Amino acid sequence: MNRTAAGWIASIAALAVSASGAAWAHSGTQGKKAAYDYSTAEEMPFGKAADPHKAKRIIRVEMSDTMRFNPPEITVRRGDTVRFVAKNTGKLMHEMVLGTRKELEEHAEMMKKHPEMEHDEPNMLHVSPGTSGEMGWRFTMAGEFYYGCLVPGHFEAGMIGKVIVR
Ligand SMILES: [Cu+2]
Repeated sequence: MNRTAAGWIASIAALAVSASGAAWAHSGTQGKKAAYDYSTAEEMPFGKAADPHKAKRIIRVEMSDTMRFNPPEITVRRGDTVRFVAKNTGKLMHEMVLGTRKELEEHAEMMKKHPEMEHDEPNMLHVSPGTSGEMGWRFTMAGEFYYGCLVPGHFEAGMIGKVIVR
């Protein structure tokens, strides 16, 4: 491989990483999270991945083809580890991706340009119609964060919810 090709591939990889906000591996799992070593979870501006089975609080979120999350707003305490159980009651694929508003907006934009791009990280769930997915998250910072569906068009249609961390 010549230098130019290597540089090109490196820049594509860097683009993919910056688009998703972290360097976790991308794979095609649906609903169920791949085995993940939570001790290595990276601290993000909105908290960090945590073992859902160690969470004291379970929050159920419903996703439907009306392009809404139910509930649309969640309040947690700083330091809480939450187990999110996201159920897709629609006929379309939906996602629950945690992040800052800016990150979600950027990621949604990226998904619109590259709808074939597969992404899977500990802060996101891809949930097929009629199934549920779960993930654990520890909210280490106070503030307002969001969960959005980044299936192309869904975020723009209003598929976004808010997490208030007190
Ligand atoms: Cu959706």
